Amino acid sequence: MTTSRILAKIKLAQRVAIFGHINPDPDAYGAMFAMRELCRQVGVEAEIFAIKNKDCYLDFLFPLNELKTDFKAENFDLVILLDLHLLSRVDSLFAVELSNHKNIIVIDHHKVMDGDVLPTKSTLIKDDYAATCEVLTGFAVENNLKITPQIATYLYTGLMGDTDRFLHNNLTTHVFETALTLFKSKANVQFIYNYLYRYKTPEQLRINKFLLDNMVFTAKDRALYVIFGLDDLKKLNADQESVKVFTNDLVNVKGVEVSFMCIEYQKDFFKFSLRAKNGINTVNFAKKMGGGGHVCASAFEMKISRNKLQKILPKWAKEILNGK
Ligand SMILES: [Mn+2]
Repeated sequence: MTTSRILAKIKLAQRVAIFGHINPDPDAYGAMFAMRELCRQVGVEAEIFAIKNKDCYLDFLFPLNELKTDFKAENFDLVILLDLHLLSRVDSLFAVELSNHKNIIVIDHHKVMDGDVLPTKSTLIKDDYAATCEVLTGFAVENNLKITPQIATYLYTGLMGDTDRFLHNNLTTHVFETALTLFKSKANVQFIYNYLYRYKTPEQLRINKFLLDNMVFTAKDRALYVIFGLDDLKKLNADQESVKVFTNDLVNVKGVEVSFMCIEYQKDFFKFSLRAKNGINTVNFAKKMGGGGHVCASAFEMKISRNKLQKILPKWAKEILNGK
């Protein structure tokens, strides 16, 4: 669908319900809040339905206290799904009510795969774009909608989230053009960078210190692992989810080709996040252990004591490095 057809459909509605994917990231939140403001700009009522995770930096970037959770399909004549194109990606709390809805728009940048069953024919999917916020910027520009500084700030946050401030390999001329458009529309760029990249919480610093102090190199320094046991987490006053965000840091150590983030969830029950570079395959190993994922990023879980784990990790590392 063209962006003008999408807007025409929105203008026909009285009340719009906006959704993003489960565990919303900056792109999902940016798109949802920008879309809410754009709907209101054309005189259409709009609400965002989402379940937020625990308090974090996102609370400073978006007014998450305005999120709604009590969705009733009958109260809304249009649903807009952002940053996803499958109903299974929406929080299960909304699934039943959503499946009853007949009037849905999908705006997304994820590639539609064979076998994907889209919930509507009204879609605006640009899989060559880095972020849904990039799609929405185009939607606003092409329809001459006003990108206020607030909307620009929401959209720029999403663009930074999904490109990791121009770090990922999804960059195009259009990404930079979008950034320029949003910058000219007075996105509060320094404010965004403060919360996305500059500020560290004491908890994050404690976790990072522990990580640096407890890295174990093995397989002639080609592999690296860190174990966060329940007792460690308790001392750090941190939970497993806060530790997981450091997973990518391990494999980025120069010379390291495979890394293991080992986090204890229950006594002697660990979850493992594997990362690799230089084409090393982790997913074959993860599958063998009952997990899955991608070649360079995979995961599995198992019951094992910390002592046994420390003995077996060098063997796992060798196995993966030897391509088994
Ligand atoms: Mn996205």
